[in-house]
Amino acid sequence: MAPFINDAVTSREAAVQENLSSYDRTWWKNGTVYQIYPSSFKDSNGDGIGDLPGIISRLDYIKSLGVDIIWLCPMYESPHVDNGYDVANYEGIHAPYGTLADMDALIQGCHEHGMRIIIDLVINHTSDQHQWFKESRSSRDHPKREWYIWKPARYTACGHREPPNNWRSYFGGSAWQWDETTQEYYLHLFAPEQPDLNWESEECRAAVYKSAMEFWLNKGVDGFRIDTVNMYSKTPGLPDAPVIDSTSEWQSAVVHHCNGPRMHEYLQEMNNKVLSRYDCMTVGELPSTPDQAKVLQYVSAREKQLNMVFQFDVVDIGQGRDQKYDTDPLAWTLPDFKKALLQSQRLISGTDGWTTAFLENHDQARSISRFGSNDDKYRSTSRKMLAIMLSALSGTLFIYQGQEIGMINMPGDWGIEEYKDVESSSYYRSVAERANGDQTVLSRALTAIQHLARDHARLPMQWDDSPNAGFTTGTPWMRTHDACKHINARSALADKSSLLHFWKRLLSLRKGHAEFMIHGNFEVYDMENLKTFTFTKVSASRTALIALNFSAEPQPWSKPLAIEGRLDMLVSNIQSPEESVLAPWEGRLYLVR
Ligand code: TEU
Ligand code: CA
Repeated sequence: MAPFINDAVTSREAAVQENLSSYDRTWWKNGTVYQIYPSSFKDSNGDGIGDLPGIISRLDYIKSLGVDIIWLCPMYESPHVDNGYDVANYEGIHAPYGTLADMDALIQGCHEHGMRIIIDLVINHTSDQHQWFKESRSSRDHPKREWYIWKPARYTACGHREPPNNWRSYFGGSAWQWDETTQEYYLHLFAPEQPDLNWESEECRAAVYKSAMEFWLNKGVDGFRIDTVNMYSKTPGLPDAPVIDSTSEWQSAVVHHCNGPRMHEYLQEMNNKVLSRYDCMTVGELPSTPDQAKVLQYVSAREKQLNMVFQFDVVDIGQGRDQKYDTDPLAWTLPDFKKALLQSQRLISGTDGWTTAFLENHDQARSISRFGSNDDKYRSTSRKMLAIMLSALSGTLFIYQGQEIGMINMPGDWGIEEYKDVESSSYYRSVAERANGDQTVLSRALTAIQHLARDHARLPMQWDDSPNAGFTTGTPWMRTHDACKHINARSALADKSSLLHFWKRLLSLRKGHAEFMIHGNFEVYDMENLKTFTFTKVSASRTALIALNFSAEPQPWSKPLAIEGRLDMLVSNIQSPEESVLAPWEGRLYLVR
């Protein structure tokens, strides 16, 4: 069923909007961001790994989507234990991706296409191959010793050596690694190959500002996505974490390493010493912060820290509270989803803060597989419904590579060997070590991985229906999805009714109606409805009403009583919708007259 966008209304509305100069036209508020995971985007030299020249070759395609900013995941020199989130040299490029000259060409190419580019700032930790860490671990007296977090062992009564506390790393096991040379442990919240930097050291912070930030701002990048932006300040003394799971030796220490006592001081210093000197954008990754007042402390303009953050309320849906994969990934409800969205959407109502709208990134499974329909009959309709919802949300909109063509999770019959990511592979290994061959335990772990693994976002971008989806002429580092036969950019560009063209129209609509699409206040109606999602976006002069059916059955629907006025259909994902019934996976956007 062809999508429906009422051109007559939209162009008339756009003209009206132009005269409404009431909304804030800051570029990083009104721009849409397109996130690129370099390993999986486009391989230009046939080695099976995406690279910078490959991205440059696709700038016309990216621009044609109607996006304004590119977010490039880490491209730095790295051993790639965590696919680049383990930086060995902030001022160097990962050799398989290309050279510094290629990076200069990409920055220039973006600007020539009228787009901006932000890069990933990974400064909670470095790689253990970074020169700073090599020096720090060389001796207890080295001047850089204090640039990382070193602690002596604890010993039990019978003399058994133990780590300094019970903190668990995000990738499983203890968050401490023993170093034979200097007979101490060092902290790593993530992999052992990702030692945490010690932000208490003013010298270390100054080196980060210079090498990881100024070096790139002076090369012309337009800002940063800041990795784990609330983890740099830990509880003094690094005390044991409260025991949440008595069956586990190691405990989640979120309470001691997220939103710590000096966190805002560090970010204000970073803003004062670096960011405030450039016209740049910052978006921080803010896990484990459900308290709105705390979130606002990071993004309120008067706090002079960050422009905006990614909150995890929506993307954590279906995940285990303490351990991501210890969960039934389908045990979530539509009210859970609505309440999670409310967390980030209401952040801007009556505040001087800003927010983000996203469903996918390189750490998340594909949104259609998680929140849409996996039934071929409804997949197309459901992904357009999700696109209508996302395009109507306030804040800066982020789209992840392949989301615009409706890429989906790996097939359920692919084995664990296809999951390359350190997070999923280390989790499965830890389960297998404890399972003693119990197939029930193993298949439960694999089911959770098949629903939630970060790997799903890292399959090669599907450019066409040729072998390896036009991503590489060689052997891709990750297996290409068989669905590339019918889900690929080339066929989407050729089909005017495709999701790709629908996204282009929605992005244009969002720009033309920014006052309520990007800046409007978000309000949910019928919150507890398990099948439909109805919300409004209200600005000074306009109200939009969005009605979505998250089910495969027709659902009765009526305009909320509190909303007065005539409904003017602006967008629908099906032809000739029936006013009082939402068809399966139908999405509608009305203007309220
Ligand atoms: O992610 C930080 C983080 O919190 C994630 O580990 C998240 O909890 C997990 O991915 C949910 O599945 C950032 C990067 O986005 C991630 O790719 C890195 O692995 C991590 O930091 C370490 O740099
Ligand atoms: Ca390559």
